[in-house]
Amino acid sequence: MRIGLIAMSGVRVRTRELAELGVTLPGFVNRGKVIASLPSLGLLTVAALTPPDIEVAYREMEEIKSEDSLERFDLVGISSFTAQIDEAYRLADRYRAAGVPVVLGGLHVSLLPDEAGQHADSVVLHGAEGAWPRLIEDFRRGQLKPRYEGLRAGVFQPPNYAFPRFDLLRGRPYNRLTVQTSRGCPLNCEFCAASIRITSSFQQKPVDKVVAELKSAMAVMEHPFFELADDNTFINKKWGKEFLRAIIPLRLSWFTETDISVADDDELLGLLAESGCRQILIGLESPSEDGLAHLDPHDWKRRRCGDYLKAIEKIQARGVTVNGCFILGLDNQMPEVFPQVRDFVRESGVLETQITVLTPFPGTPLYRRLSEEGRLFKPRYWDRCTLFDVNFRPKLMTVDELESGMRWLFGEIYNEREYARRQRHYMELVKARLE
Ligand code: B12
Repeated sequence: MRIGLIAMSGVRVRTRELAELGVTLPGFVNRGKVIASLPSLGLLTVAALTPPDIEVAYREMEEIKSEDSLERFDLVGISSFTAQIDEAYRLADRYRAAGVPVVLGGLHVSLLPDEAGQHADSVVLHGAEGAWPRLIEDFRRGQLKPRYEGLRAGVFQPPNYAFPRFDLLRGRPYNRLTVQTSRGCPLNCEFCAASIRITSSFQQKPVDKVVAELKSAMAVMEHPFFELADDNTFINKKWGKEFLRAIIPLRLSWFTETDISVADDDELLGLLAESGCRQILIGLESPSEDGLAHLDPHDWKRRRCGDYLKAIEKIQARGVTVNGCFILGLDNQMPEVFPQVRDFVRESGVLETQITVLTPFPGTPLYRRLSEEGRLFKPRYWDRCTLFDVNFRPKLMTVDELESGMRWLFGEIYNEREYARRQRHYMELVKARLE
């Protein structure tokens, strides 16, 4: 038996002006290019859960593009993010029309299983752990069920834990790989559409398992750059230090997403730098306290806003750059937010910054609230769930103000001069600490 697992990578933007701007702005484009080719860790995990007597082929959607020939498999599994779901459905429909059963899984499908069920023989909700092995057994018996519920807890514990099949990437042209150390995030922000939506609580992988995965990935590719596929890696500082100590000998270069509290712990910061962490991405979300109100149930981000500048300086002085992320269109933001973000980026000296628009992804509390408030343009706009396209009416500015403000800010931030300025600032900071 041969199973085809099909991933959809690449970045997507619908609004024409932004897409055009996107291909010309340095900094923005560069980041887009490097990350766009990450392989699907979700599918490497599904592959790992497949019994060893079954042959598994990992493919990118790009490789199956041809309209007239479809690579044949006995069963096809497709992964899903919201922005590409219509492409996933089209591919699923083509395979089913050719008589090949299709299973859909992943973030989007977990949140909208009824919709996905119209394009699949079977839909897997939440993690593949706890579902895929049962599904394969049923498939072998010719008794595939329309829906399987995977685990929302305990995914990193035996017997559920699956060691991703990095070996399937051998010979492929990736230079960056992902490894996951945790799922979920206790901050629980209203807009978050990441792994928190397929977990019941924060779950953390034991350090020895993460180290083994990193080593396995390194055996497949020479000097890969690692991006941790976490929502918030350093929630638990004790685990964080144990993890960092364990990876120092591996001499990695890596990147992750976390929150501002890493700056509270000098020992952690020292280990972070020593372990080869090149950059941490932090969801700052808004430059002032007012913009941050009610984002998370404990108002944690608002309470920490006053620490932003000092924390960024402390982290970057260690030689770990900060990618500061801002969301535009939050309920408490007025049009003044655009110059405020520009000024904050200048003042803080964050080497990189990611500017996105508030996006009500399906299945999030934000989606439900904006829907109740009648503020969604339309209930289904999945191909515009890109983090760059506006899909709702903001509260304290018009749609036009949001779109044009965002374009203006892109021009202000993503240009050679500003990037060079931020780079100079960063180098001076690091030098000053060393002197
Ligand atoms: C790595 C990554 C990427 C890679 C993806 C590579 C790939 N092909 O998978 C790249 C850089 C290409 C990428 C692109 C984009 N991304 Co991205 N990305 C991530 C990131 C950082 C990690 C995802 C990950 O690997 N998780 C780990 C794996 C193990 O989890 P998983 O995929 O959910 O898989 C598990 C289950 O879902 C399930 N499963 C998954 N697939 C399948 C399939 C089958 C058959 C089965 C049975 C089960 C199953 O089993 C797996 C194991 O339990 C997350 C943020 C985060 N911290 O999570 C954002 C995230 C997923 N991305 C996001 C977005 C918005 C995008 C873009 C739209 C950005 C853009 N403007 O272009 C594009 C869309 C790409 C596309 N083709 O549609 C959002 C998605 C929200 C959503 N609900 O869709 C996230 C959550 C970030 C955010 N800010 O909210 N991204």
